[in-house]
Amino acid sequence: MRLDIVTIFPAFFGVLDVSLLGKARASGLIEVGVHDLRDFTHDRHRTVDDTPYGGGAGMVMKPEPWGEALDSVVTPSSVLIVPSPAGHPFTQATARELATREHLVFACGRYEGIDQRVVEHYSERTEVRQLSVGDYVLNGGEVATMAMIEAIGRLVPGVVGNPESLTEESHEDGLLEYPSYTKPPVWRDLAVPEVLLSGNHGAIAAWRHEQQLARTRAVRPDLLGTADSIEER
Ligand code: 6GU
Repeated sequence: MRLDIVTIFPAFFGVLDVSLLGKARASGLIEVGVHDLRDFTHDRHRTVDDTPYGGGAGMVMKPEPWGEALDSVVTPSSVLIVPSPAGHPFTQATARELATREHLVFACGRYEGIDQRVVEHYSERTEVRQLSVGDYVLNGGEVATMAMIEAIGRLVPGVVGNPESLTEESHEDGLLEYPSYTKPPVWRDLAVPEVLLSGNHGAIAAWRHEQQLARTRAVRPDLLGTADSIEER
């Protein structure tokens, strides 16, 4: 898989060198290109933003640098991802789908966003997805992009060593994950639940499933009854 990121803050993506994704890059499973939007400007001040037509607060990112930057990386088989609080929700299902694609391009906007014609233009040339990572506002698309890359990257075959650890997680079956414990059996007067020490694999699986349902009901009742969780009830 190849990832290209266009941003005015390339330094944000230094962390892609470490941890699991750093290893995936070193081993060639994931290739990453980070591109500075200002390299695609032509004025002395390397201007990337301007005031909004129609008035209002904040600045809007100009279409011309975005056009030049994206022309240098987008092909007809790319998926162009535009992080935006106004986008479709990015979910585990989105991550699974995008993990099967060969080339993802992330266009990280700042300020009040990118001139909408950029999305319109590239929608004619490739698949464009405007995606939000949650119902809150970030200053720009960089941190949202990092979250998406981490969620997608770990689903690329070979990136996570033990593929079973991918299926037993929150959201993979539409429910929250069950609680986990390790040694010692008692810590600060708190004992590990008895059943986990029983060696009874059927009882352990049943207990874990009960915990998943109880947690989901308490914390995220909105997840119950969705397509992913429905067979679990
Ligand atoms: Cl993708 N971008 C920004 N700026 N804010 C967000 C977001 C994205 N998702 C949630 N909030």
